[in-house]
Amino acid sequence: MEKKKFYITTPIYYPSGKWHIGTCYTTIICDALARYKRMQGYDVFYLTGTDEHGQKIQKVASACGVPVKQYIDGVVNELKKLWDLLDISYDKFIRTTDEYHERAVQKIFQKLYDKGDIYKSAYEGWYCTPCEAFWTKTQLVDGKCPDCGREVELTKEESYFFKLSKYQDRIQKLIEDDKEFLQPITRQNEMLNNFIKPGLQDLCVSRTSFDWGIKVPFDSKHVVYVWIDALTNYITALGYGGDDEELFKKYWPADVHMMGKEIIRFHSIIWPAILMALDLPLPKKVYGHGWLMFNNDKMSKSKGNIVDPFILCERYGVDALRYYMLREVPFGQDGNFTNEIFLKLRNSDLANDLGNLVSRVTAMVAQYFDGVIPEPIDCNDVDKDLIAMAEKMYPTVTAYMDEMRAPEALDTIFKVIQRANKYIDECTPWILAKSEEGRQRLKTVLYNLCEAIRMTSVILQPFLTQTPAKIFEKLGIKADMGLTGFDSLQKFGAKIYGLKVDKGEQLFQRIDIAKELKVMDEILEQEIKKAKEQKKEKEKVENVVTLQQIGIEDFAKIELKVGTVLECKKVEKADKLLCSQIDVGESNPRTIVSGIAKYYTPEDMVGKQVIVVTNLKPAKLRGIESQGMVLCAEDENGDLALIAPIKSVKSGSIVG
Ligand code: ME8
Repeated sequence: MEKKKFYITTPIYYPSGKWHIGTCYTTIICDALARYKRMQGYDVFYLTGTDEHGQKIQKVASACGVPVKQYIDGVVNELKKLWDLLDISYDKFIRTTDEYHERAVQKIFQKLYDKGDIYKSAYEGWYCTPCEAFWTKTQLVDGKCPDCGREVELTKEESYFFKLSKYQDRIQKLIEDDKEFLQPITRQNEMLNNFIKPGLQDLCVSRTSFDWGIKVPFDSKHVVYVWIDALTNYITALGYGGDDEELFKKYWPADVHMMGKEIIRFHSIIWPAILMALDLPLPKKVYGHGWLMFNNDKMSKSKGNIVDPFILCERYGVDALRYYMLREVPFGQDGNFTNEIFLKLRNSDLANDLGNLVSRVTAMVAQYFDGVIPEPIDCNDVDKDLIAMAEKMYPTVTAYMDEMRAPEALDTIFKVIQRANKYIDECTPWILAKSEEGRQRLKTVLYNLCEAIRMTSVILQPFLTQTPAKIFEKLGIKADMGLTGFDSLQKFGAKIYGLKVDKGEQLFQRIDIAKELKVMDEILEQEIKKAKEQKKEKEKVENVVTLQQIGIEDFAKIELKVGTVLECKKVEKADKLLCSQIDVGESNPRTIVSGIAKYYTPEDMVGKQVIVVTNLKPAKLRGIESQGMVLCAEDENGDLALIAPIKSVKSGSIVG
C-alpha cells in the first residue's frame, strides 16, 4: 500500500545572523511533528530554508564590506549548524538565492502578469528601511515606524501590484467555511475582522530602489518584492516551475504550514490568493504558534536578552532544550523562558522522573537478576493500572499531536513515567528480594518496569532525539528487534525478557540550580553588554550607509574656505559654546558659534586656522547669529578635533 504523504514547512528564515532559542521554536515543533508522522508510517517531507533577498540584508553585507551572497553563505552555514545540533530532520533546505527558485519565481511572476493579476502602477507610502515595510500615514506612530519606532521615508516609486482585492470574497469564504484551514481558531476572527472584512488592498510586489532580489522577467529595473519571492518557496522547493515537478505532484498541497503568529496574515491571506491566481490547491492548514518570551519580555537581539541555543545545548544537552520548547509553550499561546524554570524542569522531569526511573530499574535488574530482564509471571491490580496507562498512551498522544498539542502529549508520557516511579514505591522491590516468594513477584515487577520504560522511550523519540536511543542501549534493545517502532506500542508485553541490561552512566546529571543560575546570569550580562556595543556600532554603520551617494555637482554646492580665528570668547550661560571671529578672506570677519568649548579654550582658538562652511544659512544660537560652521572630526568616544590645513595658507583659500 502506498504510504500517506505529509508535507510540513517552517517559514524560511531571515539570515539575521544571531540565533536565539525563540528562533528555534518553529523548527523544533515541526521536527517533533515530522518525526511523529514518520514513525506513524507517513511519507514525510519536511521543508525549511532561508529568505535571502531584500534591502536590509544587502545593507548589512555592504556594511561588513563583503559581497552579499558571500555574507549570507556564512550566516546560512551557521544556521545549518544550529539545525544539525538540534537534530532537525528536515528533508530539504531551500535558499531563495538558489537558481531553481529564482527561475521558478520569474515564471510565476510572468504567469500572474499574463493572467492580468499583476499590473504596473505607482506606490506611495512611508517606508521603513530596517523593517523593509511600507506604512500608510495613519499607521505611523508619532510619524515613525509602528514596528521599530525608527524614522520612515516618504517613498513614491513605480511598482507592480498583485490584485489581492480580486480574491477578497474567496479568501473570506475560505476562512469562514474551512474551520481547519487557519489554526488556532482564535486567529480566524483576528484575520477576518482586522484585515479581510475592512477590505483587501492590492499588494506591491516589486521594487526599484534596490537590486538585491529576483529580477522581474519582463522589466529588469524591478526586483520581485518579498512575498511572491518568499511564499512561493513552499512550491518551488518541490520543483514547481522547474524541469521536474514530481515532488510537487506528490506532496502538494502542504499539510501544515507552521509559523509564528506575526506572519499568519501573509500565510492565510496573501499566500492562498497567490495560489488561487495560479489555480493551485490550497494548503490544508496554516498554524500560527505563539512566541517564546524571555522573562516575559520579547526576545530581541538589540536588547541582548536572548538565550543562545548553542550555549544551552552545550551545557545542558539538546534534549533538555527540545523538551523545554515542546513542553512549555501552550497550544497557540505565548510561552515564557526563564533560566530557572529551564533548569528546574530539567532536574525534575528529565533527571528525577525519567533519569532516576531508568537508573533505579536497571540497577535492580543488575542486582537481583544478574542484569537480565526477567520473564513476568502474573499480573495483579497494581500492575494493571500501570499497564492500562502505558497502553492508552499511544492513542492519547496521537490525538494530541494531531492537534499540535505537544505539551499535553509530553504530559501524557510523563504521567506514565511518574506512574512507574510510584509503582516502584508501591511494590517495594527491595523487600520482595528478601524472600523466595517475593523474588517470583519481583520478576513481574521488574519486567513491567522495563516494559514501561521501553514504551515511554519509543514514544519519546520524536520529542527527544538522544535520550531514547541511550535508554534502548541500557535495556539491551537493538534497532532490528522490532521493539522501537510505534507498532510495538499497541500492547504492553513485548518480548524484552532475556535481554541484558547495562546500567551505564546517568542519563541526566542533576544540576546545582543556584550555581548554574549564576553562570547563566553572567552569560546573559555579557550578551547584553555585547548587544549594546553592537547596537552603537550598527547605528553608526546605518548612518553611514543610509547616506546616499552624491555626485560632484552636489559636493560643489558646499563652499568651504580656510579661516583664521581672530578672536574667541565663551558664550554666556552656554557651557558648550564658543563664539569666534574668523577671517575668511572677506572685508569683515565672520561671527561663528561652535559647540567645542569642552575641547578648546578661547585662548587655544585664537590664531588657529580652521575650515569653515561659508555658504551655510545663518542660524541663531543663544541669540547670536552664526554665519557659518567650523568643521570638526568626532570619534566614537565623542572625542573631538578641529580640522585644519597642515600648513598655513591665506585666509579665504578655497577647500575642495
Ligand atoms: O518571518 N518565539 O523569518 P524570521 C517563537 N522570513 N518563534 C519565533 C521567535 C520567538 N521568540 N522569534 C522568531 C520570517 N520566531 C520570514 C518568513 S515565510 C514565507 C517568510 C519564528 O526569521 C518566527 O515566528 O523572522 C518564524 O516562524 C520563524 O521564527 C522565522 O522568522
